Amino acid sequence: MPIIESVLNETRVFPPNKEFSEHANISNIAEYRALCMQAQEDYLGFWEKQAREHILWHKPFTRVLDEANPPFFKWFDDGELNISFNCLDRHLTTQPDKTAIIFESDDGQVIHSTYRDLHQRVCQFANALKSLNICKGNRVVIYMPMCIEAVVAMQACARIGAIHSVVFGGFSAKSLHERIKDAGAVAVITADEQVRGGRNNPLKATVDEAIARGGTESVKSVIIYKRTGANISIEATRDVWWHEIIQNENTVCEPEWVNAEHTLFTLYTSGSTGKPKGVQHSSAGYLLGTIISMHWVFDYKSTDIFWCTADIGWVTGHSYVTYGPLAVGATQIIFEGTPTYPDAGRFWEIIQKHKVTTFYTAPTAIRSLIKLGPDLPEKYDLSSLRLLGSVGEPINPEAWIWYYNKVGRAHCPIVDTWWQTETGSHMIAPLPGIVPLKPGSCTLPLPGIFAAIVDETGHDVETGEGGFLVIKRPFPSQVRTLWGNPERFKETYFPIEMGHGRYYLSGDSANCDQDGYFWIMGRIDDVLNVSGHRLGTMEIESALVAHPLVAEAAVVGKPHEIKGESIIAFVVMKDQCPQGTAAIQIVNELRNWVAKEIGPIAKPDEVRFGDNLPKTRSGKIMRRLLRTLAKGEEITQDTSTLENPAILDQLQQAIK
Ligand code: 6R9
Repeated sequence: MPIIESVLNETRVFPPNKEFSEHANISNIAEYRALCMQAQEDYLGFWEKQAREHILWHKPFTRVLDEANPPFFKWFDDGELNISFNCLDRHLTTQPDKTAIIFESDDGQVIHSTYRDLHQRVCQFANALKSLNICKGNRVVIYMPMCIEAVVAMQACARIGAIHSVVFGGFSAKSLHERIKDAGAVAVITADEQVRGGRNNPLKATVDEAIARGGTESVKSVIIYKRTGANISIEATRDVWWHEIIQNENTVCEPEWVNAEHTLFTLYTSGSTGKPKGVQHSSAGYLLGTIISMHWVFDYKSTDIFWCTADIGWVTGHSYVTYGPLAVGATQIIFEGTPTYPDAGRFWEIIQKHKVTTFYTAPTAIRSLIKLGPDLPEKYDLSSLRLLGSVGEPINPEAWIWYYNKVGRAHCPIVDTWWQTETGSHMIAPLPGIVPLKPGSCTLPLPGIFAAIVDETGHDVETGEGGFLVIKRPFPSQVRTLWGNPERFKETYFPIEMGHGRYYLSGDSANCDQDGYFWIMGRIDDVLNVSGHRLGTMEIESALVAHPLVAEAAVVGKPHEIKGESIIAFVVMKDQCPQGTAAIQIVNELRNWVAKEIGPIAKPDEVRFGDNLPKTRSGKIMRRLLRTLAKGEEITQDTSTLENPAILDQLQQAIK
């Protein structure tokens, strides 16, 4: 099967499914257009209505948008609310006994938690946080496996107004350390171990290692959720057990009412420089984005069993596990394990077992499951499914078609949702049952989202011409700033040449066809998308050059069948270029080194050695040449500005 084909040659169109549109929340294209028109004509009125309708306000707002200091926009900023109240308390009178979370562990055990139970757990844990002197505005790092407690931890922070910063459980001690330090966290919430794919991985030991790296004096408590009962070391003055600190706490906790603009969380993501950015989100605007997308894009119904497979360590797990589904009162699945354990039918088995209606996953997972068992879905009863979703990277049309036919049995619409950590919630996505689908296109912007494609001067490009994907008007769920770095926020997302510094620059390139459909082409900066995870090439390069034997390194991406992109590292050693078995040994060492520095997801797939890197006379590394070399293609580009053309031959050679 040709996996990465040019989406621009894609001409198939899948008309809306009548059966679906009859019951859809937005039931026809005219309604969609009317919403878009409302937003166009009365932008503030449009958002005001949404915010009043979907959010429970403790104190209603009187101002919709404050644009006095662009790009530091504020939404609904004299209103007060609490996010956990909006996700839990609001359901206590209407549906306390409805299951909020169905948790399935790696080895297949199932735990149900109702809205009443979840509320009590959150209150109790929130009280425990308060007893540890954690209060509004404090930062709390969460480094946990997928479990009910992880959601409880996030919701409890929101309840007391503490700012959570979740770090993906697959990140290394070094990455965790950087994030704890940058956030100035007062506490870290973790588990003894994480269980995935039949393997136990230490989490607490990694937290110990991260804190021991120093500069983390702000951390006063480490809270440990006992998952496996593994032997771990306990620092008596700092470490406490989750089950012990909640023991005597009340299961009622008055929410801390916060301003609409109060920071709900920060989440670190890769950018084009070495240091991850602490993307900072608001309370009300962010919540609103997650709620309306649950209704519009996921067409949420109270009978749904919703399953977003993303880890809470990524934004998708924030918006479509912890916040969106709970705010609308859904029943959702949280799965601890991996798609391939005990076998590649695990996802299909879970869908069958829990009668999942709405399934949201990433193209990388779909591609790996195609490879492992193209016909496996047929062995399961997937008739409960009514809607499929995709997120994280462009989905190639062939994977789309397989997903549509084999998983969705040709009757479930696929919502290909384009958005980012920085946008907080869906931006471009089809309204299911309404918008005709084109495999590989995320289709049309949501009402109120003014997405456009512009050139480097910020002017609209001609239809069909590629360019920078921007959003021209501020929207409620957008990033507010970068933690501790407002200057970098401005430069990165609101460069002056883009609409006088008012367009949000996404960092993606895209194309828009004659029907107004968006086709995402990839990143314009040095960011790789590996298995739907954003990794900066600079991050990996800094990790490589931190190795005592490495003098210089350049990292590029290369299209990969399953992962979307694979990581190719070009390395110059301080000593001579290694050869033969020595080279293989060093490659292994470097790969493990990067895994330790950043996390296993950042391991280079290939390493190539050279005496130098291709550079211009002014010393700039010519990355486009490296990309061509990585793909194994002939160099046809102009190399006249290259200082050292001989180096190219040497770099052809890959050591896997
Ligand atoms: C939600 C999330 C964001 C980057 C984004 C883009 C890529 C995400 C996509 C997509 C094509 C889609 N991306 N969804 N590309 N089609 N449906 O993934 O956030 O981790 O911040 O990554 O992912 O390149 O800029 P995040």
